Amino acid sequence: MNKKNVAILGATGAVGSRLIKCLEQSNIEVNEIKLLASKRSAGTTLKFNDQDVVVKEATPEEFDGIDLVLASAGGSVSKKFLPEAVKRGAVCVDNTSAFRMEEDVPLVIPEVNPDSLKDHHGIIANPNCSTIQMVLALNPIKEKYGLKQVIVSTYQAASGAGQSAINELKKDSQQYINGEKMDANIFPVKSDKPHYPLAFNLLPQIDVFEEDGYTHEEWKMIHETKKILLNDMNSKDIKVTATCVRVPVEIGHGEAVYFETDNQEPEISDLKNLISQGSGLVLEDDPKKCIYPQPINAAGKNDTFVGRLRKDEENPGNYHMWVVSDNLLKGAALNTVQIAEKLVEMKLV
Ligand code: 25A
Ligand code: L14
Repeated sequence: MNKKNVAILGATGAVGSRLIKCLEQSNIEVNEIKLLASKRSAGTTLKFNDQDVVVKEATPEEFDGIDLVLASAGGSVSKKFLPEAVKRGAVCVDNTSAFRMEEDVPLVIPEVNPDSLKDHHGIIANPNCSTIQMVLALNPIKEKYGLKQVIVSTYQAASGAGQSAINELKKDSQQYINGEKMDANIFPVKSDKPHYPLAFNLLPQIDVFEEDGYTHEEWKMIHETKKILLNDMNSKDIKVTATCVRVPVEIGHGEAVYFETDNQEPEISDLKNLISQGSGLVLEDDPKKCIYPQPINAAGKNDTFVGRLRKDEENPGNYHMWVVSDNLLKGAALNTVQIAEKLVEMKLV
């Protein structure tokens, strides 16, 4: 039978709600759908297609008979439940960072490295949202001209930190305008103090700090990029470095990507051609008409938008581009469902 029994873990979250929509729109034939969350959401009713589905509390037994799990309930929840689901015969696509760096866990962008799915052992990891949109735009350039170095600065939306983070940004914005003291309970790291307001502000910290002064978000961008493009998280073949900044935008990450090609110096028109032919990519680059990607336009769309392509005139072979995508769609739910579609297509589930 080709129809799959599918469970969504974290179905009530900002990513979970989009997993439901993306699954509805996918070519995966769903036999049974199970929506799982924590105890506090158990009993609420959500829609899948036109069907009412009651959310259940996640327990190991809920994965009995499930073929495919799509997970986005945070790293600790994935660590607890996904091995249980695999034991019961399911294949899991995980949107958290819990398993991304394990040797036997493929880290996949379907347009870039679908073949690595063949090596899966039950868990496939969805990369970090910032990594996905950058690597999607860089991959066609790497394939044709090679890459020596990537230097990225991110402008990341509040929604990466969940629905509660969106709520706080909106409340803080109103408080700022009213001249009131702003709430600060979520940013930069929900589970860790101190907290700072994001509205009318910039926070150069996403996730916790590492010993070397980089944040974990920056560390993830560096090592996930190497794992996806070079199949080795510590490869020296492409140098990658990152600065990740939280900005007061609701949905859609922006990235200023500076990169050096390896063996040729393409013209900007060559790079524009490559981007406009790339799967999942849309070129929005017309400086004369002030056309360039913006989060407000990318929110709700499946594509990743690229613009501001230009040469570093003083360093031949070096270029700038500006990349924007909906962090909850291609950065999370859409890529997860696209991985699941590939798994079905390749008969790996
Ligand atoms: O916010 P949480 O706690 O991380 O929860 C996220 C999802 O996981 C479920 C949870 O169910 C929700 O579906 N979950 C949490 N603990 C679980 C457990 N032990 C668990 N499932 C099983 N077992 P829930 O019932 O706890 O959440 C109910 C709804 O409440 C929202 N919410 C939470 N705090 C809120 C709030 N809403 C308003 N104000 C608050 N203070 C919560 O939505 C849910 O709808 P959410 O959007 O905050 O959850 C988003 C989480 O998704 C992860 N995430 C976001 N973007 C990405 C991402 N992960 C990877 N990549 C991304 N790009 C984050 O973990 C984010 O916190
Ligand atoms: O590693 O807070 O997938 O914006 C994605 C969202 C980490 C945190 C990941 C955020 C997360 C991030």
